[in-house]
Amino acid sequence: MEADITGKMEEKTEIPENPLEPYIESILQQLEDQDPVFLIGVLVALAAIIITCVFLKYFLTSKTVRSAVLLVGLCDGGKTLLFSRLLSGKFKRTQTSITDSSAPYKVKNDRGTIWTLIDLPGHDSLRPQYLEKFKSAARAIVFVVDSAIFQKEVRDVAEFLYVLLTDTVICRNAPTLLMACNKQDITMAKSAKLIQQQLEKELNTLRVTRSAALSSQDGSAGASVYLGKKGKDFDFSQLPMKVEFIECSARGTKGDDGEADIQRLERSLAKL
Ligand SMILES: Nc1nc2c(ncn2[C@@H]2O[C@H](COP(=O)(O)OP(=O)(O)OP(=O)(O)O)[C@@H](O)[C@H]2O)c(=O)[nH]1
Ligand SMILES: [Mg+2]
Repeated sequence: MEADITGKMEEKTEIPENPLEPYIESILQQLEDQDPVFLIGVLVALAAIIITCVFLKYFLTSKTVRSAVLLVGLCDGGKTLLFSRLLSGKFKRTQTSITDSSAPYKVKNDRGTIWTLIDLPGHDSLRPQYLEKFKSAARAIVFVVDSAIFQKEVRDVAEFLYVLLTDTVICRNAPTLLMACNKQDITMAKSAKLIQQQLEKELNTLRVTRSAALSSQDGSAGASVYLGKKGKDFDFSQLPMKVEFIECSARGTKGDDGEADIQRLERSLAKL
């Protein structure tokens, strides 16, 4: 019996070891012999590589895909004239747009980055479908307001803005929002500051009525994003995106042959 048992044990010791074991042991040994500062260095380097990979993945999948600058707003605000001025600097007679137009736009900075400028129709019956088509590609949204008749249009402007600012895709991507208070060449034009204040007031009211209407309909008040911060009066700084109010004039002060006054808008586009 003993002989049998010893015999079996001998057989067991003959089973070959894991071929990687000597290498692993030698690496562990080397690591043990190393200075702890060196080990920390290795760990920091590894962490840096991992963080870089995560950032690269984020930028490659999100930012580079979103390269559109959308011109949106109500009818007659001046989107198409602004589109022409930004692209060629030239004045153009326009008609109500019934479809989108797009063109590459080279921003005025040292890098000369190229975005796709897209002019969307402002008519209420066309607005939703074009917004749906381009919203996910937006890197920036230029919301064109007719400052000369703003008082009359404030409710409609706020309603359209409300749709944009509570949209799940837009809130997730948070494209820069440039509020272009256009037609500043007209004497009656309201200032960017006043337009901002009135829109904040109007959006505040709209937020209450809209969420009440939604919850009484089907209890789906949470279907779109809540505008601003709950329990606080709405202001633009509560939004997830960067917002700027800019005064401009696509026509300019010197008539149809003169230059536009859009330098501030161009500077903001250069910073995207
Ligand atoms: N005085 C003045 N008129 C402007 C200015 N910008 C645009 N306009 C005029 O406003 C009118 C409407 O301009 P469009 O560029 O066609 O407006 P839009 O926003 O594209 O309108 P839709 O295509 O209908 O959505 C045109 O007669 C323009 O010449 C401006 O800064 N000042
Ligand atoms: Mg147009």
